[in-house]
Amino acid sequence: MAYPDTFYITTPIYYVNDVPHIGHAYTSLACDVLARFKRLDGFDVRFLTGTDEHGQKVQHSAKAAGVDTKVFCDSVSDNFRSLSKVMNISNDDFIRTTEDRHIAASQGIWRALVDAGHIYLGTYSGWYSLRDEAFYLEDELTIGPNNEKFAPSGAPVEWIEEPSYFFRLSSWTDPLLDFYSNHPEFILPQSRKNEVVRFVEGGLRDLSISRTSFNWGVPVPGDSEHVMYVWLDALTNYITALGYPDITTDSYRRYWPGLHIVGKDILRFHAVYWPAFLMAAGIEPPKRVYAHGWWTNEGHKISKSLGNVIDPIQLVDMYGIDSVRYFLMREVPFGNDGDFSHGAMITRINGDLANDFGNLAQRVLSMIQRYCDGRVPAHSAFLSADKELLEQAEMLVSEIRPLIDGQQIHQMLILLWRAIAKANQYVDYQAPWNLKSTDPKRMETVLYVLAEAIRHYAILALAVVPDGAARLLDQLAVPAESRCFASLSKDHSLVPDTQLPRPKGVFPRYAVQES
Ligand code: ME8
Repeated sequence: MAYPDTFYITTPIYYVNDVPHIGHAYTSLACDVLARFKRLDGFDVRFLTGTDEHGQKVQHSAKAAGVDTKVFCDSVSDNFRSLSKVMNISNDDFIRTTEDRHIAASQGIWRALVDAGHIYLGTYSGWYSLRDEAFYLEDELTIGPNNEKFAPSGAPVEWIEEPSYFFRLSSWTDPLLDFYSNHPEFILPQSRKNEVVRFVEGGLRDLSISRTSFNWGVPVPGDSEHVMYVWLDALTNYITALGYPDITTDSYRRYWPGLHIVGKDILRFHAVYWPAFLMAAGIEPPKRVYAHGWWTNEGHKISKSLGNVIDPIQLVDMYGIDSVRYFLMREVPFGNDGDFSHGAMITRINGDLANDFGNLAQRVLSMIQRYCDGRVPAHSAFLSADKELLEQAEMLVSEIRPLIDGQQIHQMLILLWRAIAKANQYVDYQAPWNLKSTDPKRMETVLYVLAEAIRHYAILALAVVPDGAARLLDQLAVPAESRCFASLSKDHSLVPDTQLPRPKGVFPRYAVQES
């Protein structure tokens, strides 16, 4: 049975060695916007996030904290769950790699790889970065002033030598290149795809996929001396959550393959290793891997040592959840690097949210309250300016759909705000406050057109600013079942004479504190 209207989206699973920061909030938020959009559009959506709890890095962090590793994981994993709540993330599942279901799935994929002849035992000797949990070749490293070596990410590396199982990644060079060329949008954005293709074209080496020098990981089936390489374990989470190794489950058949949103630093794992593991295990690769860029803080690289890590929870406390969500999605084209600054945040809040959208809604709803007894006004025949505004509002969803299908979230917001700007011009030009005495019937029509346009904007905005948009729809008395894209048509227009509640501003200005 085919499930044409399903949509599966995942965040990376976050390492529990660290407190949640803006990078985590950003990835989760982008996935949330895409998931909400698809739900509003009638899709059967499954949205997964969770925590990556195995590996040497996590074991070290627990040790440094003087806590039992599992107890440490429980507590940090809970921080990520809380972050999801604070950020208004609508995930359907939260996976932890220490769960039994995940151990079963990881061992399941291992066995499938063994059965297909893709794993052999050898010895690994080479460079390893604990921070990246990644192996590097000598020629990828840079040398520091004291002859110390660093990974391309800037992370220190150490030489390791230990028995290891290997995955025959070298035999996947050509199949992967074929796969990329047959699926030109498998990796997006295009510029990042080119980097991956160049890397694979350089030829792939077999990949070490087990470790023996520590034990915090999924035991290798049949060889308890080894634990699985944390990335093989971690990547498998995306199918664990659908029931793997049982591929007959309804969720597996319904949702796999899905869309992975990741940071640019972990694209190689998702766009090279993961499809190779999957193809080798006889499983379909994901539909797409989309890599987003990195945030800096007021122009500086974010790092713990610089002490400039941005705490998303603090941001939400300061600016409110919708403002943070809007800013992160609007400020930077999705896929590019971007800079966080309080100045830019306040400009977006006061400009786009408070002035453009909030003020439009507040003006219109207040006039309806004052001039129409708080009831949706009746309208007479629409003039061409009215039709233009309404048609533009009705067209928006079909213009935005392809943008969202290409993960161009910022473009969606640009289009939506362009429409809002048109509505602001319309209200200024029509000046319903003057029509009140000169032509009250016309005033009613103008206010009706505006309320109806705002209904469209608010339904579309639900994916990005769910709280504020829902409060706007409350103020337009739009019933819960009509808060979806199927209602973006004339058939679901506001009904004249419906009593509306007293309006309240939904996107407040941010008042800068004088110091
Ligand atoms: O990589 N700006 O987990 P993680 C934007 N466990 N994004 C940022 C960022 C920044 N300044 N800093 C980090 C892992 N990120 C693995 C994933 S998936 C099977 C396993 C992003 O907690 C980073 O790009 O280190 C990544 O996508 C995410 O935070 C999680 O990072």
